[in-house]
Amino acid sequence: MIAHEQIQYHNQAQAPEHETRLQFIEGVLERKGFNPRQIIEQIRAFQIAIPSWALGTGGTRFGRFSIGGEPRSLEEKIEDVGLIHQLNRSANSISLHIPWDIPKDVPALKQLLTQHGLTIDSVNSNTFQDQKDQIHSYKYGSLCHTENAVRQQAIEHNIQCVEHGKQLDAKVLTVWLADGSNFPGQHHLRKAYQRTAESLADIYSAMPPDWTMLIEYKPYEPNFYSMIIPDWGTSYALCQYVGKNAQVLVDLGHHLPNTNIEQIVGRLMHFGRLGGFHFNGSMYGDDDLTTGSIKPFQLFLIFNELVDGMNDPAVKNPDIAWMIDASHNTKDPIEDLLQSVNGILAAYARALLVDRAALSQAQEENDVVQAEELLRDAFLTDVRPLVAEAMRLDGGAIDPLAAYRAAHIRASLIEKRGKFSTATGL
Ligand code: AOS
Ligand code: ZN
Ligand code: ZN
Repeated sequence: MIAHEQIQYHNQAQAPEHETRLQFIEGVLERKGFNPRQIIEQIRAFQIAIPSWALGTGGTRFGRFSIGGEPRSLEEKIEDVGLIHQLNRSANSISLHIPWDIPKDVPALKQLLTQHGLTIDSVNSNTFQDQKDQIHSYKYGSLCHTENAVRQQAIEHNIQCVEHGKQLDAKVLTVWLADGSNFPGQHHLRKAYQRTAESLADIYSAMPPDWTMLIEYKPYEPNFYSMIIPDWGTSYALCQYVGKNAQVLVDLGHHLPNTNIEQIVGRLMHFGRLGGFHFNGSMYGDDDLTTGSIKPFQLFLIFNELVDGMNDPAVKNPDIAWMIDASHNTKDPIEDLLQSVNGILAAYARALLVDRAALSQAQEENDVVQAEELLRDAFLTDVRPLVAEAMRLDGGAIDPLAAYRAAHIRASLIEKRGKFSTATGL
């Protein structure tokens, strides 16, 4: 989608300024006792999945404004993720959504994935909409429904998702349920939970033993009185009920304002049940804004907890599946995704710069100010040259967004796919 030479040409122009800034931060870090090259290697290894549904413009119930050139098929979605990965070398997988992304020509898809250096991150089920030709409606819920026939249909759909995923070597099923109630009295709260737990257990028992089920929670929307899985505690209880390969998925936007998300992350890692992450930014709720655009310090604190947990041999948490889950109502989706990946990597890099031994000592000695200052010092470090260097070393662009713009890629996508092409999604 973009010639390797174009990226190199772009990098040549950026190189002198980049080198100057990189040398400066490397010197600062070395004087503090860090190994900057090791940090760059850690950034290089951090890969973030792109969801297939984030490649088109998102909408609200009030409208949707297409940007043009949106991918019209799974193949074109893979091409877009391939382009993002080519630019930043940090997005080597794509998450699928069934039924929007049912694979048709499997060998050709596999070849396309390999060609772009991509794998499938997860398969996401959809029981929040009725599809045409569907026998039973999910208007009153899916896995929680009072009628067995509806529950069975939803269970079957999830098992189908696993079957599609198996064809493309995926190993993760993500379940997000819109199930809930809009009015007091609508649900028998305990029975609705029980039915959900049993349905999830049925899906789980049909999964291959090397698959993981990620259970996502959300406090409100689309139901506004009660959600079946409103919080991490419910997700955790469901994971324990269904089996050891079930893990909690934290979506940053799925918390009420001012929730201490970093503490939730710490708790789940302590229990060894944090399996997945959906990155986005939010002001009010599930706003699906660019990651780090509103509360960068909170994002850093979350990464601080993640890095601490990942480095602690006492923490027995599985590998975490990282994904962006955002909607792009206003921006070019590809530009937003490039911004998001940079924001995530910057937060990760800053968390790697926390002096953990000093922080631990300050905490043990109840030196509140010193503990806070250690975090602030890492947070206020300009890590952008480290992120850029990680991308450059892997053949990506020093500034992926600028490279994308300079190559006029949106214009060529519009020319190829049309001004009114619309990607499947919300
Ligand atoms: C919904 O709010 C959740 O964030 C889901 O993870 C996801 O956005 C949905 O499955 C995409 O359709
Ligand atoms: Zn999500
Ligand atoms: Zn969401």
